[in-house]
Amino acid sequence: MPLRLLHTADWHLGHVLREFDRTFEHESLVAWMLETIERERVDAVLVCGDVFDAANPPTAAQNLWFRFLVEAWRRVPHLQVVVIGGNHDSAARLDATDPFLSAMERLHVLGGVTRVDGAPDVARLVIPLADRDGVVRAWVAAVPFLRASETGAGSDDEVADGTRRFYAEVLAAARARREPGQALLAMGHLYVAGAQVSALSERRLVVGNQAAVSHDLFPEDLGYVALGHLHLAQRVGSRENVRYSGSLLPLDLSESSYEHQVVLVDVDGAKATATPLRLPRFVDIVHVPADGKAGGVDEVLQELARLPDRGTGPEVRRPLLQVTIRLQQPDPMLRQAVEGALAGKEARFARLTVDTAGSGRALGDVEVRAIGDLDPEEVFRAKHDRDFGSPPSDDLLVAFHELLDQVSQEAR
Ligand SMILES: [Mn+2]
Repeated sequence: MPLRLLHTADWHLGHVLREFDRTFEHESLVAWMLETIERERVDAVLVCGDVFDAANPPTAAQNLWFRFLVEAWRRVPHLQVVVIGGNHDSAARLDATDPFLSAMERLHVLGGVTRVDGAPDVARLVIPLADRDGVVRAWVAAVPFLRASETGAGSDDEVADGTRRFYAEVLAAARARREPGQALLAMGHLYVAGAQVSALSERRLVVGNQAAVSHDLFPEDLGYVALGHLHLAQRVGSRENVRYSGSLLPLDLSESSYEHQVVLVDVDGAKATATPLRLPRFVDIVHVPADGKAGGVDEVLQELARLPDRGTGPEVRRPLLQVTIRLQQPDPMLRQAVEGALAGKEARFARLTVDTAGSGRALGDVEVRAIGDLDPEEVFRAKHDRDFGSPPSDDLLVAFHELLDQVSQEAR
């Protein structure tokens, strides 16, 4: 009997976009996920890391996660769930519920790599997957996000080599248990080279201890490789069965064009076939102007006036709005004008971006806007522009975000 898997990743429960809580979207998506698991007769769910948005998620997010696990376990009597920790997750927090989940069986939550007598417990990361008759059809090497304690520290090349060694060891352990006719699968939360990194919000991920590893890390005889970490769903290196499922929902206003999905994977013998399934979007992201580029003030205000009037639905369903305006000179009344145009409209005003023409502008030009509209990158760009007359390079921006991540981790 073939085995059907559902591959998903990067749920980021507890995420807040600007000041807007995403609980309504996450609850709707989890409900959709449960219905889909039942309807599509899924045998195993693979959740590839970043379950939570932060190491210390709000209790509502943790509650939703436990409800998902219990409800999945309750609804589909033979369903298995395999979860690996991501870089946003606290490995210890995910692993804290081990005694309960082990007692419930079929639920495998691998927050991080644990050790036995000082050596990584590789056997724990090798999970058998059975069909509805209880016959084992596949083995999955489920590798959580690797930290320096597993990969070793050092240059990007050294970290990549350490990552490669670790995966090889877990895959070897899975191979040793696999019998003829069974498939060999892998799960990982990492940046695999050959993947397309699109928005800057994603480039920020690829810093620190997250060196890119080539996709040949996964031998060609693997039936399927389920990846998490990048938010844009995609195949890697043109390989049909090495995929990022992408995030559950847009985690940044710049990700509004992503086609969010889960991947259904049908395993037959050693081979597998992947079929993406589009996720519904429960809250829209609207850009004004619609093409996301900067528009003149009058044009933008007219477009805002054409937005639909506010309906009777709850606020949490209203679209999130990004407004991008091109200015020739500072306009201290700009925000008020935009807010005025939005009065009574069906939108939640998430962000105002102002694009001032040319170099040599003063930092003071930025300060005419509310502090909440500024993000550190914008201020950094403005300062670079003022001091050097040009925007910072991608490398410099990545380095900037690496420092910013460090500072904000320390501030938590
Ligand atoms: Mn991640």
